[in-house]
Amino acid sequence: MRYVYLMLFLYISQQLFSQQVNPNPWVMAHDTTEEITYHNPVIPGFYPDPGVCCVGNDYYLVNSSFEYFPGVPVFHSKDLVNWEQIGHCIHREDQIKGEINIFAPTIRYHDGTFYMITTNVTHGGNFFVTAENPAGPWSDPVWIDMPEIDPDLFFDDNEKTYVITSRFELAEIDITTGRLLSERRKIWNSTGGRYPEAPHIYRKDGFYYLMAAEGGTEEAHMVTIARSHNIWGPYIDNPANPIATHVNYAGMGNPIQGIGHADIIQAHDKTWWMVLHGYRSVTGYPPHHILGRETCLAPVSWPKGTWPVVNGNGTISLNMTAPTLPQVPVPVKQRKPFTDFENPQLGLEWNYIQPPVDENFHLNHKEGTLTLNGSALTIGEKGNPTFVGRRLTGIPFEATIRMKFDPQSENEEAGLTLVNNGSHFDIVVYTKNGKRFLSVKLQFGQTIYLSEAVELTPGHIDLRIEGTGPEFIFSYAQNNEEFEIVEKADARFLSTETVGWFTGLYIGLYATGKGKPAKAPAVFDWFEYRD
Ligand code: 6LW
Repeated sequence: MRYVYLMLFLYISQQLFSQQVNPNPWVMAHDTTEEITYHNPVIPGFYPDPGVCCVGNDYYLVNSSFEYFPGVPVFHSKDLVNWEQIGHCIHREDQIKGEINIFAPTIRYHDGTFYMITTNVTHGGNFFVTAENPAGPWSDPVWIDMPEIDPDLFFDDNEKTYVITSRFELAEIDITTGRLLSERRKIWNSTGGRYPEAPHIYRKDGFYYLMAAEGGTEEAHMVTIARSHNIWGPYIDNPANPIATHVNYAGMGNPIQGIGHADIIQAHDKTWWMVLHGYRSVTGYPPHHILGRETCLAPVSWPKGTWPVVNGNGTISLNMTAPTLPQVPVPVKQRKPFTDFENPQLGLEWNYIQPPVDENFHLNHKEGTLTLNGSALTIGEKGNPTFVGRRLTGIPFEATIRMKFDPQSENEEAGLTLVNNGSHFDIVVYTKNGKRFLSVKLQFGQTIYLSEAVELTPGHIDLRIEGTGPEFIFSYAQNNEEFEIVEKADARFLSTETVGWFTGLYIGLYATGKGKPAKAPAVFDWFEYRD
């Protein structure tokens, strides 16, 4: 009997001790001793919702652009790591109806033509434009009767073309007219995450793969995928969903958060890659980001008949160790920090808020000046204020301008500004009781904070905004003297978490007459940006 008890005891203890903890893919860590091959984000700054396509050995990528004009920047790369902006898909005011607010784009190449499909959420809905050359010009829009956002264009092998949007309703369309050739039918329910969106369809190994984003574009963002033998479904979910996310333990504390909104591409060497966006926080807990959602790159393993696996465990890092295509760096001209306004046109990095009122902007490249005439509007009001700026693309950063501005009445002001979704922090020049002053103005909704006024001497003035990460520093100089700090501000108050919506920060030049057109022009000699 004792022998039986002993055997039972041995059996039970063996069962207990041999039980393994469930392997949890979300706690797997990457080996950080491997050689770094590239850095994420591959396109730093507010370049969200990437869509990508490939023509031979050339890669083209587009991003959403919201209220900024020209809209939908187009990038080119030879290696998926180094990207150079070559144009915009929305570069003529007559391509858009009414107010512009462009959400996620998809770019595809078919039979010698590039297609970019997207949504103007404030007017007109879903449309596509086409081009022979992705640098432009792009065509007039072809409007499509599909509800919701994030349209994807899928060219099937059988010459049929389909559109699917964030409601996961699919329709066959006539690619020349945009007319629907079938009913709109819901083909998938997503896996149950909040804000299902960003669908893309791919055909591989006899399956239609339907990839999407879920969880919302904040910390819970993720990429999920399902597949079917028939484009109309039924779609079976990948049991290993989500295939990319930082919402779980393995993504906790990662300097890149909110990864999602992906597109997949097979490179010319047959390797598979995912472009997706994520954001870098400038604070500890909870995250606040100011650079917007930035384009990142991850290797994908996708053997025949299986599901795609993203960078091993569905996470990405700042320092990536995956073997890349042979790298072809971008020419230095794209990263020139100094704008002297001596070119007949502003570079591709410059944008307006909404299509500009042309008469308020004068580029005199012979003199090397950019003159702004303040309109009645200020930033944050509906419409197109006198503003022109560029994205912040890194931290720390420093931006400096030289400006001549002699305001004629107390409503006029001009200067350098940081803008995000209508909220802005400015260093501005204005006049009061016949004297000229400078102040830092922090505007958040209806609340405006004005720093102490610094009286200025006659002549031009240099204005500077620096960003350390958690803080912005505003300073000025006159007569080539040292820069003096006027004010500091907490960067969280311009973060996307605070101001809302989906954009990242711009730094720009602006002028306003606050309620009526300004009479005095603001003349900018140069603009310097470094990060
Ligand atoms: C976009 C949606 C998303 O249309 O955010 O992160 C929305 N993903 O797919 C705005 O960019």
